[in-house]
Amino acid sequence: MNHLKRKLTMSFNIILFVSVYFFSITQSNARSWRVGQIPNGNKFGCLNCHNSSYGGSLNSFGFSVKSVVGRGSKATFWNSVLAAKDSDGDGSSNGEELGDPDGDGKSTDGAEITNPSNPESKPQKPVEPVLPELDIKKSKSPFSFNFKTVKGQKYEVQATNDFSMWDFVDTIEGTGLEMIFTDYREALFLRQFYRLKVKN
Ligand SMILES: [Ca+2]
Ligand SMILES: [Ca+2]
Repeated sequence: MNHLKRKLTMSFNIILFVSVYFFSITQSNARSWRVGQIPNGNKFGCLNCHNSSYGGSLNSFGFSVKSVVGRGSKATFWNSVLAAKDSDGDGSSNGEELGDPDGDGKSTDGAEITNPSNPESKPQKPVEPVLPELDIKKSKSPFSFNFKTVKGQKYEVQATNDFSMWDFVDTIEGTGLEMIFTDYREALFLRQFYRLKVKN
């Protein structure tokens, strides 16, 4: 009887070991391919998205990632929308923290990499905002200009005739493509100067 009991216990231990072994393979595979898709993701590994280095519950950046990935999907998920968000609310966007401010998948050389889910961890150096370049066509009426946008980023068009006061003209939401602004207002002044403000 005792012999049979010992045998059963041994079999149970083997089954338990095999289950734990397979579970850990599944977990580590899941971690490695998700981390590999985040710019400079290896610096914080699983702690980019989880509260523990072993995985488990999601942190603030993990929930942002979850909102753009399909369950079990291996498709690329890093993009300009995820980069523009500030998941941990520390004032630095996820892209700024991970060294890819515009979310195009190309990291900035020498960027300081901080944790996008930890408000205590943020770049100490001032980060240059991504400023759009205005492409102005000459002798065009009504006046218009083109500019490259970051998807989800809002831009405010302002105008002045004397540089003492800037008037709000329009708000444009970026699509990730080049966009055009046209001023359809009645021309009241001989000259108008325009500027584009990147809104936070
Ligand atoms: Ca942040
Ligand atoms: Ca942070």
